[in-house]
Amino acid sequence: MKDAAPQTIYLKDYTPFGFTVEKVELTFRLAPTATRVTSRIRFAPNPAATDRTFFLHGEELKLIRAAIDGAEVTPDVTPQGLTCPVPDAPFDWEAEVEIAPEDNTALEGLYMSRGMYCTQCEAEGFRKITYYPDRPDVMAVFSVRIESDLPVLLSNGNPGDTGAGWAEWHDPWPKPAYLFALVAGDLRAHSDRFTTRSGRAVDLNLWVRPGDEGKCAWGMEALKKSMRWDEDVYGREYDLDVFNIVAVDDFNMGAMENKGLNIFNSSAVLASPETSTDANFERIEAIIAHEYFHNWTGNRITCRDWFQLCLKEGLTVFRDSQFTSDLRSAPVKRIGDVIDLRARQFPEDQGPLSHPVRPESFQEINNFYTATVYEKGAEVIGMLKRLVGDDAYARALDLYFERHDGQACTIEDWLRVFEDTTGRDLAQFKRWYSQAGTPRLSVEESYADATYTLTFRQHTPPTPGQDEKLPQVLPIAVGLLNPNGDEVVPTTLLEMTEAEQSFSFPNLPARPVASILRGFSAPVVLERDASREENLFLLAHDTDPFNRWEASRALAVASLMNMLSDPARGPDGAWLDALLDVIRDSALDPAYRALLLGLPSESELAQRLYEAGTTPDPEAIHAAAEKHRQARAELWQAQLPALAEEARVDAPFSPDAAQAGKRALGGAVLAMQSRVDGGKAASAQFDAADNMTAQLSALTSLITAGAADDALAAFEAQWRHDRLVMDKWFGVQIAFAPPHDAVDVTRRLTEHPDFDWKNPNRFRACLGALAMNHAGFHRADGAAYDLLADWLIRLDAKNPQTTARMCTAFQSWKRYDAARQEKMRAALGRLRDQPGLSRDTSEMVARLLG
Ligand code: 0A1
Ligand code: ZN
Repeated sequence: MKDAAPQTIYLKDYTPFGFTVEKVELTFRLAPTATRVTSRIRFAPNPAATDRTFFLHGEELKLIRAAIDGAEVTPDVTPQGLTCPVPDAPFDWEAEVEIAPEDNTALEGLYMSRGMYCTQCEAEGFRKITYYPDRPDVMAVFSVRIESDLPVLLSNGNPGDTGAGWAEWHDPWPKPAYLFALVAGDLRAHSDRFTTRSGRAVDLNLWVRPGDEGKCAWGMEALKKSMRWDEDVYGREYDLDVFNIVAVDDFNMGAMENKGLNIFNSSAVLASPETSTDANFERIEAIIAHEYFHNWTGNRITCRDWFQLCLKEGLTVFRDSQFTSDLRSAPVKRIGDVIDLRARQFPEDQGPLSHPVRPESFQEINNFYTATVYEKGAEVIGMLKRLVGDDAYARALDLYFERHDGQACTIEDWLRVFEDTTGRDLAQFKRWYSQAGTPRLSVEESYADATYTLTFRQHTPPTPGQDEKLPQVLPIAVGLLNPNGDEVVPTTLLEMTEAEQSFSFPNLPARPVASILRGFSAPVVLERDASREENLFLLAHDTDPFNRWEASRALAVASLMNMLSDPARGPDGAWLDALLDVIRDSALDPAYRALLLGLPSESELAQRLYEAGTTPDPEAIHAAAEKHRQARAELWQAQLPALAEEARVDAPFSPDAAQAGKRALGGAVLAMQSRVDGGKAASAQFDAADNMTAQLSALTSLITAGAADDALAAFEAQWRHDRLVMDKWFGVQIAFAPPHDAVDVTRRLTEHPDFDWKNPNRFRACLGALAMNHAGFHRADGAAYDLLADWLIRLDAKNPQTTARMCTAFQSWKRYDAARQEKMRAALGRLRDQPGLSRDTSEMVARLLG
């Protein structure tokens, strides 16, 4: 599989393709090991291009015949594609190829998942289907004919004629090949209808395998909510007569926005109260929205080249987070997003895999579907909106849709609509797209002559290939509270552009307490030496819910750090008392209170220690966190029943934000209770549970209490038939295993007859969970590193994409002591030296090892 010499592609080398494509006609004769694909493509010389080399991408294809304007030709074929002399005028290209979807374990191109045909073409999978200029700036109108005995035959666009054993589809909207999709299978539809605001009736179908019909209602509701929201908030209407979604069990990612035919990992769309947690429901709602929103931000306006991936992904993540904030709680969503950013994007940006939001080179584009491109990309758009204001943002977006509909665009195009609507110069802001690394923002405060002054300094540490960093534009939202807790300066946006900059607030009769970086207004590490008293004050009084939570977080970190440096110490009692007051405040949203009960992850603590110049000891961190949890549970023992009572849901199950928030609070309380009652309450909840949120939170509480054997057996017996639920069963046993057991539990579970390692969900449920068990993964003898490397070696031969993504488990290896570093490097080295290693994994390992 390995290419002779991995090729690096550079943004600066971009040139347009020498030809435009006027139309594409594809015929598929489906068969598991010998599918025939015939393509008829109308090419014309591209007046915007100078290079007229006719190169079509094509990989793992058997070329049966090729013709130009009806005359057979014999192209020059290589493993990457073909070239051929062509006329200097418009011409018809025809080719027939043979492919074997059943042998396609990489799940890229046309493949089979449990008897069903499906495709995944982003980023460069279409070239495994037929010869084509497989690049996003080549947009064309596609017509598709599918021949198969399977009952349901789907492709992009609107349905055309059908007959026994065949169906035709026509997509009137020009699109790049990465948005092509085809599905064929014995599927059932959950159907509904949506009328757009201009009156277009759209048939909505959610296609699932027989037996899953009962898990469709939530996804369908989410789709209709998304369609309405995009009309209301962005003025974007749907543009076809049908919208199809298909659930597939074997899928490398979450879902894919193919035009009119979204394909979903079944875990990202199927839901029922009995089988799905509240978190699953919320995630599904967000992913449905995300893929739907791509119809405008991604499909109608796409990317010129893959370096511009954040153009569609950053914007679409931003849009889906706005959607979730509108439908649920904005502060809860924001805090969740920041927790996620710090857990996934910060480590990426602070380690060997750091890259700009718009990378400048890559070997394998699949390796750049990252938290930086997606989540930091969304943060950058949030900052832009904060800087220009909501009205200007709306006007800029209108101009973007108007000016660029039907085009393949760049970040320059995107920023220009903001410059043109606001008159602002965004040259410095653009550094957010080109400079990698997390800026560090330090702050000093002074107060004299009734004037309070904040002096900020920003600094971004070097990242691979970028030693020197320039100051970035930082929107810093600040509010000031007076000593009795009243807000004297409401949220004000400071715009920092220099390496060092001061901002003064005059006419303040008393020294205020500052609430800085409200709402996490810029994705930076804020280095602030706030005293314990100040943080306690902010926890009690801050009007900004994010910073109120952040103050408690700072106190949690400080408390845990103190416990680590002095193992005789217990948790900070003053903080726990203050926190309890907030937790018991019934006026506050239970979901928010549940977030306040969360502790920083062990991995985050390791990162903070590393940044403070201390080598983290994973076992000691785990011990401190456990001791903290135990002490808190004992200290609050008397209050737990009242809190549990407040979290009780009496109404029939609904996955709405209000009920979900109560269950989240209830779950956090149950976890504490299990530490003081040996799992009694959890056991009762497990037996009585009528929904997966309650059942799973009881199960995890029992696992941490070391009393889960019976519940695990019962859970398995109850859910053996349901793959998605069994993924949870596998995952929680490993993620919540005591660190010294995690490797053995993983080994045992990978020998379970239902451990299907070729299914990405199941593989991640086990090996991904091992990597998430911080102290278990970093076991001193390196056993977890070796186990993961063994599995990655095995998986790489079948599925390079999922293997490469899972290599990120090693991305923070530099944090740890020399012995662990050596063991992680050895595991990665073993992977690197594997004969025939994929391009995907080779690139990741090379970057990780630096
Ligand atoms: N564009 C999709 C994500 C996606 C990317 C690559 C895939 O296969 C390699 C699949 C899906 C999204 O943002 O949802
Ligand atoms: Zn996306």
